[in-house]
Amino acid sequence: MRRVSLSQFLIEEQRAGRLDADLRLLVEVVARAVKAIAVTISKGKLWDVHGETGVENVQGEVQKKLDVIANELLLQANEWGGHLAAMASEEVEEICHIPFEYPRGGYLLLFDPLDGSSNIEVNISVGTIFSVLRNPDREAIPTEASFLQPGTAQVAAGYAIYGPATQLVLTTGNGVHGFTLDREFGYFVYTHPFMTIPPQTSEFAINCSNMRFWEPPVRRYIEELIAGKEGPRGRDFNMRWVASMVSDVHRTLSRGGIFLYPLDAKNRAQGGKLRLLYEANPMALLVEQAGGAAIDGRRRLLEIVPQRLHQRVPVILGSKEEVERVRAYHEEAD
Ligand code: AFP
Ligand code: FBP
Repeated sequence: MRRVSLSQFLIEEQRAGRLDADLRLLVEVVARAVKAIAVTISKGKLWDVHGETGVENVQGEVQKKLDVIANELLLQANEWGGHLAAMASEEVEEICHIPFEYPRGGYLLLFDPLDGSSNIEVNISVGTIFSVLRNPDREAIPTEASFLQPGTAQVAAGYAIYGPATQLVLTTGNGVHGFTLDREFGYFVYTHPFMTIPPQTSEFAINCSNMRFWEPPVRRYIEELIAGKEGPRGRDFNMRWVASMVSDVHRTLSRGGIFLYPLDAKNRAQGGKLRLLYEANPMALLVEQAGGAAIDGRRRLLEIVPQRLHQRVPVILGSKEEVERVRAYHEEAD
């Protein structure tokens, strides 16, 4: 069968007028960095890339060596191409400017270089998440405020999952498309056109060890699922939790489901656990583009106007009917 590469896919999207040359280059460059990250992760102990650096990041978490390597690979790959005005990384406190020797473009790139990095040493899938915005003032050097745009303003979003296969899942606003890395040939092959999330599901993902900290609407929803056939839902539900958002969302995009990292008594002071700009917004755009829904419990995630670069937010996303039910339970409880 004839193969379509990521490059061909992007060129055809450009010809159809759905993305411009700079956005095409941007996605190609991110994909190139992702290939380098995939190789590095796969070497593990062989390349001495496991373990911690001993340094805390802006999130107050001790950085893993691979967090730092993945961050550097993305920054270095993207700084010289002339397509970006600036970058922001979950691992870096301030925004990252384009070095003066290189031209500045019109796009802003945001990323979580290595999501789920607590899974690395146990050889469980991790990922990279990215989001693309336009620099609101094309002529000006971006500031933190330039990045504080609601998720609806994203022009592209995606993630890479480093699992049994490395896959890149992407939206530029015309559906969700998945690509699988052919390692030997060294390029991404278009394998999953128009990924869609069925409106109903019997699978949920949440860290149940936090049950005692949840708010009543979330507790009610999960208790009803766990009650199965004998409960008000009248059927059984299955649970899956990888503790790597990319993996849990990838499963949800692949076969349906609902993923919850809700507000709870532990994360209330921070406003939630996951980061709005690097995790919630790109995943919300992908999920909506795939026919699903994404909320913080009460509001559509993509409509939240960010106040800070590293803002956290509760996340509930996946099959539309289930997400809507969770939203209704919150409304009833308010
Ligand atoms: P790390 O990247 O620090 O491992 O965190 C991953 C994550 O932010 C997200 O990918 C998971 O869904 C979530 O944490 C898992 O959180 P719990 O450890 O509380 O289950
Ligand atoms: P499969 O071979 O069908 O994937 O089953 C996997 C498995 O036997 C174990 O690897 C895993 O721990 C368990 O099933 C999961 O069971 P459950 O679906 O009940 O959570």
